[in-house]
Amino acid sequence: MKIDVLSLFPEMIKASMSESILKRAIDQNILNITFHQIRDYSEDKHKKVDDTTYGGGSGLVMRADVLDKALSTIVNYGEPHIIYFSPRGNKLAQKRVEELAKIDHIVMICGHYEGIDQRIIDRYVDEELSIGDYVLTGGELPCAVTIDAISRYLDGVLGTSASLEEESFTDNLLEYPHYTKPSDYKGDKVPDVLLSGNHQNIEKWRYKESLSLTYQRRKDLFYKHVLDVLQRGDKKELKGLSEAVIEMELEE
Ligand code: 4HQ
Repeated sequence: MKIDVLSLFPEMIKASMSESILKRAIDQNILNITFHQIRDYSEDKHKKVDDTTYGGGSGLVMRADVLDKALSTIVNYGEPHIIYFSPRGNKLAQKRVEELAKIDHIVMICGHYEGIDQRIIDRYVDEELSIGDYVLTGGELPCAVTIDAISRYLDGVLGTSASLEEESFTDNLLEYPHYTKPSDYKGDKVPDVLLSGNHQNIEKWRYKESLSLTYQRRKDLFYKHVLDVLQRGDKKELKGLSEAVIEMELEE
């Protein structure tokens, strides 16, 4: 996958991929990221990229002509999917991450100050994305978050596909608790069932834990999961769900 990133602070994003899994994906050429310093496209003698907003008010807006220069150069090389990070966008969730991972070429625009001139959004941007309902100083962290989430779906990035299949959100459930050595930590023991070696019981326990946690913390996901199971209509799955719900502690 090829990603072009437009930013005034590319080092912020680079830092997030200079280690661990993302670094390996880049070294192995699974992920090819090019950073474009927006300031380099300013023709102003002071390399200005922003200006005051028409209509008045405080805050600066990133200029359309500067961004156009940067974008028209990149877009020349094909038909990339262009993303702009903004709290106005659709909130990024796992389903969209999975879809984005299938796109060959993405351009990500990171704004600063009050954002970018609307005419750039109208002319170039295919998708506005938000990573949550809070206000950041720039689009660099949303960009880093999005690339990180996407990378996990690229072939060869994660060790096994099992880790992707098992994970939460795909089936609308939160993850069950995980434990590792030591089995006795300051008197706090790992649940017996996990040491039993009985895989059927372990699977049931984990499902019940996932269900209870989801019920307690995320009713919205819990009902989605129940609806999914009902719609699939798989007898074994339905039995598993009803047994787990009966054994669950449903106190409010
Ligand atoms: N921004 N999710 C960039 C955000 C944001 C978010 C605020 C984006 C400032 C210029 N982006 N502008 N939340 O808070 O994506």
